[in-house]
Amino acid sequence: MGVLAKNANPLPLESVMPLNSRAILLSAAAATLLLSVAAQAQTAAPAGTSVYFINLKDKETVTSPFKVQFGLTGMGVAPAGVEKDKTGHHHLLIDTKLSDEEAKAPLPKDKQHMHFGGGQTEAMVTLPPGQHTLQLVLGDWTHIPFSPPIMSPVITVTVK
Ligand SMILES: [Cu+2]
Repeated sequence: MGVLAKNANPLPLESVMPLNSRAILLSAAAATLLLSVAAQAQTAAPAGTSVYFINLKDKETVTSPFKVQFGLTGMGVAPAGVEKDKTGHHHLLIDTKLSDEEAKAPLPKDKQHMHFGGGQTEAMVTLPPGQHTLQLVLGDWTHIPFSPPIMSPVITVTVK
């Protein structure tokens, strides 16, 4: 009976583990939590969605500035900053591609990554003469691509 009582009452944590070790364990737990929060920052792509160029075909020749119309099926368009289920806003990638790492983070804002955070579904684009690649990428309300990314095929246009 005396042995059973001893097993039922294990030593309190404080007496078996120094305080420092417990602090380290707590920090590790907090770091793991932060990592999992970061991994969850990407919004899952609803099934059956796609983005596409409505008015441009691959290998098309255009005169700058030219209009680009953004098509989206399976989701709606909402301005950046508005958190609404099954919505996003368009981004136009010019002469660049997203690496796997870039596809998990907020899209950069520069000449090669145009944001349409107002919820625009078309734009006039000015490019110098020559060949250029274009690709649409849908971003969530915080400019992060969905998982998996919702991207159009890459098209090449020739500006006269
Ligand atoms: Cu954006």
